[in-house]
Amino acid sequence: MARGFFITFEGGEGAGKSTQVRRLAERLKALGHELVLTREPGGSPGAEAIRDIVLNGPPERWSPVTETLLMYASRRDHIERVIRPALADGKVVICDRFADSTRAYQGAGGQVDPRLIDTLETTVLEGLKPDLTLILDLSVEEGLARAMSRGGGEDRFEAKGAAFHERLRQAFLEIARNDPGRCVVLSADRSPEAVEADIRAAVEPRLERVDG
Ligand code: Z5A
Repeated sequence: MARGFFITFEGGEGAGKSTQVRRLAERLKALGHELVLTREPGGSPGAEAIRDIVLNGPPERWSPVTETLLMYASRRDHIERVIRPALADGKVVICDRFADSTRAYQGAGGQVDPRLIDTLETTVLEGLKPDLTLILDLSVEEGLARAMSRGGGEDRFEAKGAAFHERLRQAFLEIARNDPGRCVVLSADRSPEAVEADIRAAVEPRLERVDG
């Protein structure tokens, strides 16, 4: 069976994930890779419907445990309908956020019991793990300023306050320390071109190993 390659982007608000997902996609297409670009929450019609209800409304609309369950419901649909079929076809899947975001936002940010997240990860993901996770690290102040500068107002998570965002920044760094073979942390406090160069340097040799 063909084997694809699964890349995820993680980090706090406004770190530049969407910008870098687009840049990496252009680069990999130019190198001749077949790609699927996707995001979480969302990425399939059912998961996008869940995204609408989980991201909109007042900050306290859902408890952190309910958010965790909604994120995993959307993730299961996304995996079944988009991610696993694409990987089975040998494609490169680039996903803007994945399971590490649940550990950071709901686990560290929302203080959900890590045992619930462990159980969901085991039963819902059934061993699916990114081959490479790029964590864009940026100060909370700069990330929220960038997110605000895009316009469109705050969503439920952007409205949660600086202490929440600092907990999740630290959580992403801890995830990287605990899984150094999968995760690469990149300082996002630089020009988009400098961040992109580091992303290429992380991705391309790993893809060559898979292709070769
Ligand atoms: N969430 C969760 O709680 N649990 C989960 O399990 C999952 C997600 C999967 C999804 O929101 C929300 O869901 C998210 C976590 C939660 N929280 N929020 N809010 P989203 O998809 O709407 O947004 P996001 O993932 O948080 O990303 P973002 O805020 O849209 O930002 P970004 O993608 O990282 O950055 P960007 O759009 O590329 O750039 C932001 C601005 O900065 C933009 O104007 C760029 O032009 C600019 N930019 C980008 N790079 C640079 C550099 N290098 N320098 C200067 N300016 C830059």
